[in-house]
Amino acid sequence: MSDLLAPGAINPYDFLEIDHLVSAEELLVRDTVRQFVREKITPYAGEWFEEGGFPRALIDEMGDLGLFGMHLDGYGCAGTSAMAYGLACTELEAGDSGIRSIVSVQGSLAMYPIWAFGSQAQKETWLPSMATGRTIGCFGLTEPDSGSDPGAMRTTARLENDEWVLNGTKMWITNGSIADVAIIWAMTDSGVRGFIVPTNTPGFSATDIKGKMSLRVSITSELILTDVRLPLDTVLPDVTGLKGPLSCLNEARFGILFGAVGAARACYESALAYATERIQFDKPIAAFQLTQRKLVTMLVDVNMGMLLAVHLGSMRDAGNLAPEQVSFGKLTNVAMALKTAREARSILGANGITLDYPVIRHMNNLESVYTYEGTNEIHTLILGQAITGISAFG
Ligand code: TGC
Ligand code: FAD
Repeated sequence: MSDLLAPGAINPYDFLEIDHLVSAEELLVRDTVRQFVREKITPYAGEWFEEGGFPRALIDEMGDLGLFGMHLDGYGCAGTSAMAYGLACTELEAGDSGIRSIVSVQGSLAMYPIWAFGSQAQKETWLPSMATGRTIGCFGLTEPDSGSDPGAMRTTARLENDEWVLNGTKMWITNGSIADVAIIWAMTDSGVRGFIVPTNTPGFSATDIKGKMSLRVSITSELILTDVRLPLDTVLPDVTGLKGPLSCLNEARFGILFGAVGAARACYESALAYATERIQFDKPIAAFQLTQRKLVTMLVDVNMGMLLAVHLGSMRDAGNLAPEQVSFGKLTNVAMALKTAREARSILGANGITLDYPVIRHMNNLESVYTYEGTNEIHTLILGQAITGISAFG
């Protein structure tokens, strides 16, 4: 990102002066996270991607910055606006989607259900240490045979001698093998319930999924629960039914609709810098009309994506953002980011396929982001239902 511009020049990195639409406090959060990402993530992300994984200490550092559950109140959480949370996600995902995923999963998928649906004792037990990152959480909804259709889950929880007994398999679970606690959604006689499962409970095991070509700076695991016996007070008391996990997804999808703009912006900036330096036919490739069209398309798309995110952020802070509007943002901004990454990759030519530049890493990551938290097709159908009143899922 350029910091030096001629007075009066339009800033290619904030072309529409979107910064003016958010408060000084929110910009401070944004700039703090941006600096953290520039120093602690961007220089190393290619290496982490190649190796697969990230240093555990990074989670502690993100906890010290107050990033986990930052938009929640109390219990050691920062209590920022939703806009500030969104802007933080933009910066984190400009570093790597996997890093934003850690924050989404910890804050929106593991802490939020305890915060929203937990008992007072559950909140006091878990949230303060999760806010610091010293306790890591994961969220188990997806199963090998139920992804888009979580209502078809096979994991069960049954009551036996004043204990809950859980059995089942959860698949594609971010941070599964490093989590201290898992929020597991299971079918009971009264419908879907959420359970707070310490991962050292006998019968719980986690194995990492290997061979991923996407989200490599992120751990993805399979969880197996075999006769996992839990005290009665491990169930989340205040929600029954699919609306429990789906409410958590609203939180995380909100972060993603901001985050995807960060990945797109990083690709645009990389392509813009490359195009002004790379010489072919005695000219920088930025001098060719076809390259300029690509750069301008990216500029427009990234700024439109940010405007959309900031608009949805304002709605959220005003308390009137519907889940379908979150779907609008997730659908649009992730598709935009993937398209932008592919366009940027073409500008970088052969260099674009290497990890020396961030573009192919973002492009591969965005394939996961396109699929998780509701696929592009599922969000299309959510919007289709919202405007026609007709469900086309089944
Ligand atoms: P449906 O009959 O429509 O609804 C069941 C109940 O849930 C309520 N509901 C919601 N509540 C809150 N927020 C939402 N977004 C909600 N959507 C629905 C609904 O009102 C109803 O409540 P009630 O009281 O009447 O029982 O449910 P369905 O089975 O037809 O499914 C609808 C569908 C397909 C949209 C939903 O299942 C869906 O979103 N599927 C996608 C699954 C998904 O996104 N999985 C993500 C797993 S986590 C993950 O990917 C983490 S990635 C890591 C990272 O974030 O970085
Ligand atoms: P499927 O549901 O089998 O879908 C396959 C294809 O069919 C998709 O194109 C889909 O859109 C399409 N399709 C399905 N139904 C319909 C329909 N009705 N109409 C039209 N098309 C349809 N899950 C968790 O619970 N916790 C996590 O922490 C987590 N982390 C993840 C991390 C990564 C890196 C990845 C890749 C996934 C993660 N997931 C997690 C799982 C993720 O949420 C699922 O992959 C996602 O919900 C899609 O499910 P699926 O992969 O089983 O695909």
